[in-house]
Amino acid sequence: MSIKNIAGKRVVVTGGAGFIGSHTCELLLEQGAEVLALDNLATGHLANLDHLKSVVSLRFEELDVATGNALANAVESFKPEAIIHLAALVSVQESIVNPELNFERNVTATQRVIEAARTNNVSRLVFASSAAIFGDNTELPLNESSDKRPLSPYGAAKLASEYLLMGAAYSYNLTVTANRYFNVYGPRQDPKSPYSGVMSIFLDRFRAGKGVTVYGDGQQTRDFIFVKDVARMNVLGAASAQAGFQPFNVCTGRSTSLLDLIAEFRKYFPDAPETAFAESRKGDIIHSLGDPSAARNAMGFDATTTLSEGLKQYLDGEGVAV
Ligand code: UD2
Repeated sequence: MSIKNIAGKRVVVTGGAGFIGSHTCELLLEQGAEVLALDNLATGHLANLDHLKSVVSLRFEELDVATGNALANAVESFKPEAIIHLAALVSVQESIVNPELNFERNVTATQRVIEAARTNNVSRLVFASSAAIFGDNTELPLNESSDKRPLSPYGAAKLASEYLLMGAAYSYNLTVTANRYFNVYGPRQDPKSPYSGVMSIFLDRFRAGKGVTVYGDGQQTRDFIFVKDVARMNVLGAASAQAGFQPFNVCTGRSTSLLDLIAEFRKYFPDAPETAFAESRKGDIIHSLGDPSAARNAMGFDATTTLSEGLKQYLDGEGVAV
């Protein structure tokens, strides 16, 4: 499998102005695809695509994939070979506070994408799933068939969407890749909410000359994956010729504690104030780690960017919209 197979293909990216979406659009364009980016700009920012605006093979439409006919109309007129569906309600916390909105954004929207694909003969779908479907499963590393125990409406909706896509793949002869992202980080990640990814919060604070707060003792670990690696896996899915539904854990298989992460940051911010420690967050998962071997074996995917390389690129930034 090669991302080069996407050259000359038309691809719709929902959530195209988001953090992962904008990197996915960029890689598709680099590989010679024609891209229609769709976004309702709820959490995406047009500025994320600013550096690509002179690229003639990129089009953008502001629309909502979950409501009305806008998605169906866009797909009908663009006639894509693949849809990469990344548009979502991205906050786990918000899904708990507003489960109906979560259902619309993270389940209904998926069904709309399936329907747009079915009625317009789009044979390839890539879906942004999440390690949140595994919840507090502690049998690490998590592989594709590990028990799914979502702990939030967000995780449940991602899993429900996977099942909708699985049923559709077999019913309509679609190629569906469900990418279960672990902890994604990199340029353009939005640090605004206290529930934003920890890397984005830490970078924001260090840049402002402030110290960071660790919830718990800092020994908790995550499988941090660089956004450009995630974008590559999205493009591989769009180029895939494998029939049926395939879920993949999109992860590195490398475990990093928060204390190690802070040590890595401190190389760049040696004068930052001391780290503060606060009570663990309720429901916080202590360790999360994925097994990357299925994606490697089936798709030739390797998350090659090490944490120190990824952090360096993150610090160099590019097109940071927030
Ligand atoms: C959550 C979501 C995940 C994704 C991710 C954002 C679940 C099950 N998963 O995972 O889907 O949205 O967030 O990348 O809810 N922490 C600090 N200080 C801070 C911020 C965070 O110590 O200022 C800790 C936090 O308590 C946790 C770790 O850092 O132990 C990672 O937190 P996170 O919010 O980046 O990610 P995670 O894995 O809890």
